Amino acid sequence: MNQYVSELMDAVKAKNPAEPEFHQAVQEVAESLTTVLDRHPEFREAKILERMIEPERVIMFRVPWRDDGGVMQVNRGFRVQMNSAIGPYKGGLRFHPSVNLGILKFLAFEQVFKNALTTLPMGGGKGGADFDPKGKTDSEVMRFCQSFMCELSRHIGPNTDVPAGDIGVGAREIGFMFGMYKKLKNEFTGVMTGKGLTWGGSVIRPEATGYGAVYFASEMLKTRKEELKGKTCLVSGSGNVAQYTVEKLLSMGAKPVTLSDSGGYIFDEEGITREKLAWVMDLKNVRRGRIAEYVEEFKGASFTALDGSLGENPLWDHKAECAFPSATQNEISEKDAANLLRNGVYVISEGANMPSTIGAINRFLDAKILFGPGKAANAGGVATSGLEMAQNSMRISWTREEVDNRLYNIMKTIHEVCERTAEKYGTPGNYVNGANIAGFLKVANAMMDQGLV
Ligand code: NDP
Ligand code: 2IT
Repeated sequence: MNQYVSELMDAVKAKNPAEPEFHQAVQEVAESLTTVLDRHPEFREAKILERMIEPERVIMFRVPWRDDGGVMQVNRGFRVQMNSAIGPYKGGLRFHPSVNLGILKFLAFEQVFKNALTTLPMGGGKGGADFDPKGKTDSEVMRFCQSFMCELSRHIGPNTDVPAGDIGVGAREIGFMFGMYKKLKNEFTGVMTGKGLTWGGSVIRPEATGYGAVYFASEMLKTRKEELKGKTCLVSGSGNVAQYTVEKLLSMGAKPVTLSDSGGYIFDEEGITREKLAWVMDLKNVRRGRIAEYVEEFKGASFTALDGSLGENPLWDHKAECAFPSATQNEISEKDAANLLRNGVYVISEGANMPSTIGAINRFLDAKILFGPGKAANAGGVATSGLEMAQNSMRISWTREEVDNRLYNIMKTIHEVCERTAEKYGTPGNYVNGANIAGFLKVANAMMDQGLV
């Protein structure tokens, strides 16, 4: 670590104690930026990076609601409005018991760079609550979402801050929150993305993150004149991103063999087919069941329970060429990275946000495999949210073909920009540096133009 980065990290840790995920996200970016900051002393002087790591605003609020048994419950809600230099704050809401300020700051910080890469005018934000939708009834989820929106509605708006989904927030939750916003404001606006198709949503938005991560992997492979067809793929998670990753892999002729949730993972050596995926989608999105049930339905597959403790995840210890981590942060430890490399994996496209630890990333970069970091590889979701905003503003809807073409072209452009930027700054093939530097430069230049605000 050079002196500037180590001093910056000391200050970040002192000022933001007990936020290890935020420290990790900042460190990864700061290490990528050393050459840029050397070449552009004006950014150092204007304290651009120091400003970027300080949220423009953090809102933290009480979310009281009543469960079906009539018992009062209290959760904590947040919105981190990180950076609005290039557009309104934009980013998802996460409902998961692990949610805290540090996790949302890491996600909001990553979002700033990711959104800059999409080519669309969106700043970065993230929010959520330590609420666990698992095991709750629809009416409990509705009451929670309505209470959450009662406060959040004061701080968002179609030109201010446009939330969307993330872990634990899908079509059902977006519907309940949008409904409450509309009632409170007496306005029908594009204040959220991921909306239903009959009330302002965009086709392809549910599919976009998974599709985009697969398009990104395919672009990386093209640099070696290869394609996804015939390749065995490890996929983690079984939610929105994992499901549409599997769907697009199948349409490209690849063979996905794993899926997981917080209870464990399934390994299906024969491959997860379209028919099996349809069953998983019903299990997860309609019946809200557990992935363990897969092996009761499809006898050839095996289930391995995971205790959730980080360190080593056997999902990453199977022979394959590609991996698509699509569950959560830090799900690939350095030991897992070594297992992946030993098993022949040489393409990794991160559908999740920060799924690899810094130790794991360093292993991948040292091995010179095709490693697409989340900021670039999973940007298709928020990019399509940007397309939903554009359609809402114009009050029209594009066709599937139109949106999918735009998504594909955005992913192709992100890939090109990352590749070109990595090369320009002396680290060819390093998409981590490419994504961090390209995202930084766009936001930094906008901040320079707008003065000290
Ligand atoms: P979902 O809630 O739809 O699915 C999340 C999946 O990951 C579930 O299978 C869940 O299992 C598993 N998971 C979540 N937390 C943990 C954990 N702590 N340990 C083990 N498994 C876990 O979320 P998404 O698919 O939307 O999000 C997945 C990842 O992709 C996240 O990192 C998110 O930030 C990122 N992402 C999402 C985008 C989107 O458009 N939705 C866009 C870009 C990135 P279980 O049900 O047991 O909790
Ligand atoms: O992490 C992400 O990029 C998302 N959860 C999607 C955000 C969005 O605004 O669509």
